[in-house]
Amino acid sequence: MTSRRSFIKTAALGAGVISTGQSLQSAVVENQHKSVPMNKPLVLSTWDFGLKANVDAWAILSAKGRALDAVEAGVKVAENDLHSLSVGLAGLPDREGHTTLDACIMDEHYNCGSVAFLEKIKNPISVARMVMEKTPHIMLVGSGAQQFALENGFTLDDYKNPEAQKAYEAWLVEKQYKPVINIENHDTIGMIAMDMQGNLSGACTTSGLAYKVRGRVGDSPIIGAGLYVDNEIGAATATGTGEEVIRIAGTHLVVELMRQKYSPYEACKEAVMRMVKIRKEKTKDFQVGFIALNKAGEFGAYCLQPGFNYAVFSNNIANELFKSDSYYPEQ
Ligand code: SD4
Repeated sequence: MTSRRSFIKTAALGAGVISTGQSLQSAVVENQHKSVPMNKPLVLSTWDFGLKANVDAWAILSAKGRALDAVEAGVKVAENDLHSLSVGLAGLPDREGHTTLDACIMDEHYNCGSVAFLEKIKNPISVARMVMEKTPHIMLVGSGAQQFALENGFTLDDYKNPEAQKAYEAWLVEKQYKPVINIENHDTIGMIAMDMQGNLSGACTTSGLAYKVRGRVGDSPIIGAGLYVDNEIGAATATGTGEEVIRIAGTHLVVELMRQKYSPYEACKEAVMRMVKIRKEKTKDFQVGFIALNKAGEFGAYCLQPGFNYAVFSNNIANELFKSDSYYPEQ
């Protein structure tokens, strides 16, 4: 294992600060991770739309709320965005023109819930939570997940995003399945948080890869792939090509590496290196990024391709976007 010290970079606290809930536009913070423990509470989420999502999560965390409530509320911001092409009902559809949703949630007691291949329900993350809290099961899929949602107070929503429709019609011309790195492949929201009590939770929600085969499920609703939380150790979530994350049980691997005393940054990096070892030059053609948080409040991220970033909100970081280190260099 590379020495922990060699990864520690100076924390540029204050650089690129984004004011809470006001303007969410700002320079990305160049230092990729902090090995300095942050004060509780703390929330991290994938990509720049994490900045908006963090604001709603922070409202709960700063009022001494539970991390579980914070991550659910946070990722719902992305699910409710009627223009998001990658999360919720506005997301890009599968090859047959249907938007299908995957989501999961996990709390500090190893409770978890998940839905996959869910259609016409606005907030899959809340259905996942309901699966966790109201059933003896962990995962419901397809029409069964939808039936469960309808029986539990959710309503059918036929919303179709005109932008997604337009993109789909353009795609139909050639019908080529070639996801563009950091464009069609990205923007799952994964969020992990520590509350004032020091408890961890996480949530992950997506419309999955654009123009996927009907019925395809990615990593995002799979506990241990798109999300894992071990309240003794830490939490991690993933974004990118789900098949590659599932192959290495990505977030479970990251958490187990943290158990072996890897810092969150080192653990994310080691998981990416595992992918590189297994998939070799194929890794040039896809993106995967991990973010992780440990019990001490240290956090970090690592990805394959340049371009991945993540948003952090804590008492000492007022909602900043961090740029992740990548295996492949920037061109
Ligand atoms: C999936 N992991 O369905 C998701 C896609 C994604 O950022 O993360 N996009 O494979």
